[in-house]
Amino acid sequence: MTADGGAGGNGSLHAYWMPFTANRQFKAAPRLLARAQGMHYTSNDGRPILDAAAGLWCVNAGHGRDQITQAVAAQLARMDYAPPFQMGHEQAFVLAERLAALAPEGLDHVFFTGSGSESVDTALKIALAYQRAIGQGTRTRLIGRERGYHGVGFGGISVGGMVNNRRAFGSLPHVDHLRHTHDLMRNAFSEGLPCYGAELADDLERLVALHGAETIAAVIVEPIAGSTGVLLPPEGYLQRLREIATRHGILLIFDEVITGFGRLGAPFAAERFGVRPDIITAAKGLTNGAIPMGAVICSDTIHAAMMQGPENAIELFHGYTYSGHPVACAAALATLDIYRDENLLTRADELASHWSSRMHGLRDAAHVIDIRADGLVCGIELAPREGAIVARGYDVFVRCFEQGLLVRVTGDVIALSPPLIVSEAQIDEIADGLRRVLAATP
Ligand code: PXG
Ligand code: PLP
Repeated sequence: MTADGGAGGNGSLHAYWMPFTANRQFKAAPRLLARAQGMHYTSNDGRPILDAAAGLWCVNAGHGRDQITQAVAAQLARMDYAPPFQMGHEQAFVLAERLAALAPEGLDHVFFTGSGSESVDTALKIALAYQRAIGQGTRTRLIGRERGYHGVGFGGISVGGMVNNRRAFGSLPHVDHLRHTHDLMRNAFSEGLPCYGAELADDLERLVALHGAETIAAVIVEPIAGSTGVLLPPEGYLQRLREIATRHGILLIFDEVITGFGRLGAPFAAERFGVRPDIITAAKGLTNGAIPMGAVICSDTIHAAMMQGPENAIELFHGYTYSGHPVACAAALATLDIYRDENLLTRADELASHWSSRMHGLRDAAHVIDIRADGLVCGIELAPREGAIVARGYDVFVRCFEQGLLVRVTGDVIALSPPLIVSEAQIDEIADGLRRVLAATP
């Protein structure tokens, strides 16, 4: 601790090792948030900041929702914690039923986790266990996709396709990757889903031919790749991937940590795109970001195959101290009530045409080389600065923050995903603010 007890002064920034942050750069010029309400944060120096990122893709109902605050406070007072192994509490069962009802037909079994990363590692383990349970124990290979983001657990970084997340740590054995679907040459500035690239799903056929279907347990993709910079699936791509996976006995996992809970105008992207995966991973919007929680929603087929053997046998040797945490369940149930009562899970669909036209209206703004919009999400790709990849993106992020606009930047792509309560006027504010910042950024 510093001489001032860590209470203030520069020394007080030292102890916190910040995640996914250039720590020394940040601490030299920190950006600190103090409060949040509705569509806005307030910075430590008292400036309002319009939240065009839903925090980090999670605050779908907007900030400071009383209903969630009350539910969390009441649950903390009633029962702060309950062990989740060989016992339960009512809210976890109720929440699982609610999620099963929201998920596509036939995905009716919910395993709770504490985050998206835990959801992904859980889903991969369930896929392996399922294959073994049905006598397909040689299926140990997991397939991801280039540029995919599946969190930071060892499973997630292995199937993930963003090399910086893996470079220093290595990977599980027995993984491979489909090619990504990003194709500026053919698809730049497409409105709606890109027309070209459905054939990239045939990469799964190629990996089957290379490794043998009998070695492949599952393929995991984000329906829309978020973290890498908002890549939309080419028209027909997800359908084709589903068809190939089914034909070869490979499970299809949709990582819906970002796309779940209304981001694309439906409860899940599976519904938006009309493709039913075998497993959905979720987190973020599940509790409106208020309390950490994730969920893995599994098909009846997978669940039934696992519920075998003697009745006193534990079917899945997996679980977290905080699986189905009562306070997280209370936050999630209050969040789902808000989504239902305010029709937020379909609001992105109602706003999509305004959103898309304002976003695509930025095509002539400075540096812009592509715009990709769907539901209430958008990626705006910038030409990298000569010899300094990612520098322009970071610069735009800092300038936006200084101008009172929170955006997410990944490399040279600006990613926008406002809370689903955003107004049309606020969408205009986001577009106009970005245009100004882009013009001022070298
Ligand atoms: N899968 C997907 C598809 C995600 O987007 C995770 C898993 C991991 O969730 P947790 O809760 O463990 O973080 C995510 C998380 C970004 C960014 O830069 C995106 C995420 C996390 C951190 C940064 O856009 N998404
Ligand atoms: N939206 C959310 C978030 C829900 O939780 C539910 C049901 O639990 C629904 C919609 C469906 O609502 P209703 O049963 O009133 O049709």
